[in-house]
Amino acid sequence: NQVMQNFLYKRYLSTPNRLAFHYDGKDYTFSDVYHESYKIAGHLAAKGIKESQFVGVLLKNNLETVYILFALQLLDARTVILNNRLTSKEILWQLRDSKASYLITERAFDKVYTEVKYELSEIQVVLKEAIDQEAYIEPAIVKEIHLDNVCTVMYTSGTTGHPKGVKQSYGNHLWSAVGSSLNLGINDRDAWLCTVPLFHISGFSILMRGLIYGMKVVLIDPFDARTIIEMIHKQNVTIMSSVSTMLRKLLDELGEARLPTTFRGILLGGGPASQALLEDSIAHNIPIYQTYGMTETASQIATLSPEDSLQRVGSAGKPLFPSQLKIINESGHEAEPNASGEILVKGPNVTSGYLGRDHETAEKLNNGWLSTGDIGYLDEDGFLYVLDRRSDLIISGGENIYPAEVEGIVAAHHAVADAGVVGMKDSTWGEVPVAFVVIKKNHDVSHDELESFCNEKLAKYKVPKRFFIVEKIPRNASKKILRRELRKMIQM
Ligand code: S0N
Ligand code: AMP
Ligand code: MG
Ligand code: MG
Ligand code: MG
Repeated sequence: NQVMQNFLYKRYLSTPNRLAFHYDGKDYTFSDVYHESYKIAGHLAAKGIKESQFVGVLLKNNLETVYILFALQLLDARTVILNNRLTSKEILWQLRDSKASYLITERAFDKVYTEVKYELSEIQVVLKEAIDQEAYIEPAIVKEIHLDNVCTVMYTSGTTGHPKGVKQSYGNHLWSAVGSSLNLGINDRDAWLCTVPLFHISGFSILMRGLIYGMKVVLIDPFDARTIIEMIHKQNVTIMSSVSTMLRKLLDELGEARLPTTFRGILLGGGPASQALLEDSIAHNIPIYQTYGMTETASQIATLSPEDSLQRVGSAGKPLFPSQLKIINESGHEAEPNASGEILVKGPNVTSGYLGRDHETAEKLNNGWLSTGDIGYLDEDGFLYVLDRRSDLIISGGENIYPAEVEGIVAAHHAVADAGVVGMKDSTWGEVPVAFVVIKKNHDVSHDELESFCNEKLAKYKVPKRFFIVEKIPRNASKKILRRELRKMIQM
């Protein structure tokens, strides 16, 4: 377990006067960021937050959130970063599961705030708006951190329905940032635009790259294509991270216009990209670095290189320098080139496992190799092509939806006997969930009622866009839902 200087502290010592952020019309140096984060750390320390404690964070995507995330790093607390699109029920579940001692949130999430106060009295809630009115003590900054220690936890859903907390260590983040830079390069003019959520590794990894490279991050919230284009010009942005839904909106907004030649390209990940989208990007002279990665790999693990971005359109590239990747076929052997199988990955950016779930960890991690459940192949030159997502996973605008979780909720309605959920193609979101529902005899339920029932329990993006009433859900002999059959029904 190697020791390094605390990343933010180190960056402050090295390049205090460099720009760290541009946010809402203003510039902030690493010195500004360090001092703001330090101040917040003092208030949080006075509240009792200290080293190794699990602290839930439910916040918006702005610079104040960055300060809080960095303050927690200065204190070497373990930050459980919560997806702010989730319902309070989902959030409470994750807080319980992670055994968090604190929750830092803001007024915008007052429903969660209230419910946590009532239902989870063991958790101390800190309201962002009140932090600087709280008591202050000189914080005990943890100046040296252990690379194997957990820095962040992010929840990702599973086939079984309940989400699991992915442990991301300081070392995972460090190696991820190093791997990215060895592929994309870094120079002193780089500025990375962040409009992806900080609660996903897509966004959080940009903060870590910023610290580790000493690079400016242009933070934009909410997502807005016109603002992004304006900021790319005015702030000399060189790279941005994006999911397909965002890129489509960006290209539509650009129209005949072009991005400045200083813009190096877009890191495109979080799900599949259509050939049409990739070709349209090329037509707009925008290099696309398609990437494959996940919460468990602390962001990218394979990414197309700048020199291949035009030659290998559709591929997610090769594993980054610190990482390895292989394809395993159904008989458990490494697949031949161009033959598909499950994608396995290994490297110092890969998680050591799921919080409090040794059994699931042992199932997915073997000798450092993580079984991703995703299907793909490597061509004869070693380029990765991702074909299919793990276990029926639906990806809507970069947010993951597991059918089993949604089925569980729909089936819990008193009038519902059985339910099956699959993804349906959608021009905005890529895919959206739709449900097939069997109604109990002598019962009746409207679509609206099913929808509002789901709205209470599931994040909006997980609520089925359509409910199809059917006689029965196709299942195999062992009662597993035949989702292929359901998918056929929506294609008809
Ligand atoms: C696409 C986004 C920006 C859409 O959000 P927007 O426009 O801000 O919507 P809102 O104003 O909040 O809401 C309007 C209505 O739209 C609904 N809605 C919002 N999002 C979705 C959605 N995804 N699917 C379906 N519906 C959605 C709202 O509910 C609201 O509805 P109404 O009006 O009815 O109330 C937003 O979705 C977004 O930010 N998406 C990106 C998420 C993301 O970053 N995912 C990646 C996760 N994966 C990883 O982090 C691993 C891979 C990775 O690390 C990576 C990924 C990408 C790039 C780089 C990397 C890397 O390796 O570094
Ligand atoms: P998350 O759990 O949010 O980290 O999502 C990671 C998942 O997104 C991966 O396991 C894949 O299923 C999917 N994904 C990531 N990159 C790609 C890609 N380039 N093509 C297709 N699917 C991808
Ligand atoms: Mg996820
Ligand atoms: Mg919006
Ligand atoms: Mg029922």
